[in-house]
Amino acid sequence: MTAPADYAAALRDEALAALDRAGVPGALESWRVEYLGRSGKLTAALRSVAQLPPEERRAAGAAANEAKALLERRLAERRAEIEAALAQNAGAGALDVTLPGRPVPEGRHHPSTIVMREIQAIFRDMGFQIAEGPEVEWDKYNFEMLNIPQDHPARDMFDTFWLDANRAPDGGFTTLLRTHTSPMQARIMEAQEPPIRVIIPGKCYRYEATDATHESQFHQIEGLAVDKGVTFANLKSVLYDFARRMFGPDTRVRFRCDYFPFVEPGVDMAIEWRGDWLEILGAGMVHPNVLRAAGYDPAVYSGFAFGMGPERIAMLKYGVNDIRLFLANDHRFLSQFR
Ligand code: YSA
Repeated sequence: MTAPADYAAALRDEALAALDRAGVPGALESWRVEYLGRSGKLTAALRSVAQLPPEERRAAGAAANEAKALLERRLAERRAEIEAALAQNAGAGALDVTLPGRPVPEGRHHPSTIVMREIQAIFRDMGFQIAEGPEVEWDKYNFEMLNIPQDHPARDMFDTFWLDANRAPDGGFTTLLRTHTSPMQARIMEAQEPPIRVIIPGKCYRYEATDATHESQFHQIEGLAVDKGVTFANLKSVLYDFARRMFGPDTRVRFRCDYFPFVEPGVDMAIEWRGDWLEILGAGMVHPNVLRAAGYDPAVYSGFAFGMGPERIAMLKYGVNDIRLFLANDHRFLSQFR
């Protein structure tokens, strides 16, 4: 059996060899815990000296104390060596792999994106396709084909950013930043035959005096369904279903008459939200003139359409009280959404 004094010496040699292998500050700390820590090997050996027979105690105690003093000294020396080496490497631009990594900031989705994806998923589930169209649009699609001819008073509903490009010979404007996603109704009907069931998400622009609920750039999601025998009841059921999936199964909705030149009849839909009715979209049965302008026979085909503002919906869902926050690029606002 090893004498206690020899055991302390063996432990000392083992610890010195391990210390030579420790090359980084973290390894030094593990070494310290293993040998000199409160439950370390040498600390245990020192504690066990008291249980030895008196004749062995003195030699064993001296050996263990000597080993402890040596190891503490060597630890301090080794730490200084390592720190000096690291400092030298750092000065030479070398990589210190022992430093904790820099946190990578996690990207977030914009609240408009979150809500638009949610809306699109709901309509995709109902069998609607998704289409996109140009933000720079012709007067023809934004107004004319939607039953809003030149000088129609409804043009005042859409405060328009006109573009200088493609001015008519008489100087009149022909191109604009689209004021709504509805021009895509005309583009899609012009390009394909019924049946049509499509939603069109996208950016819109209006020359607005901005306030808490009006921005000059915002999104809309347009919906269009055209086929034989499409009725107002179909419109109501699709929108009712949407509202319940988006806002919860007990959501109450209200339809009221509204006027848009491209539908007849036209409605707005509001949902009951925190004790109040809040309008979230305009809708209606596609006007016969719009069907005709796209080359469809209104005696054969009928359709419904709707247009909603995702920012207004996001305001309801997240309790945002000013729409201008969406484009203010303020991280304190944007970092709240996932
Ligand atoms: C109506 C009938 C249809 O068959 C199809 C579509 C429509 C909607 C129509 N094209 C339209 O633009 N109506 S709207 O002017 O009332 O806007 C629809 C939604 O867009 C509004 O309910 C609102 O949510 C959003 N919106 C409009 N102007 C906005 C705005 N959001 C933010 N800022 C603005 N300035």
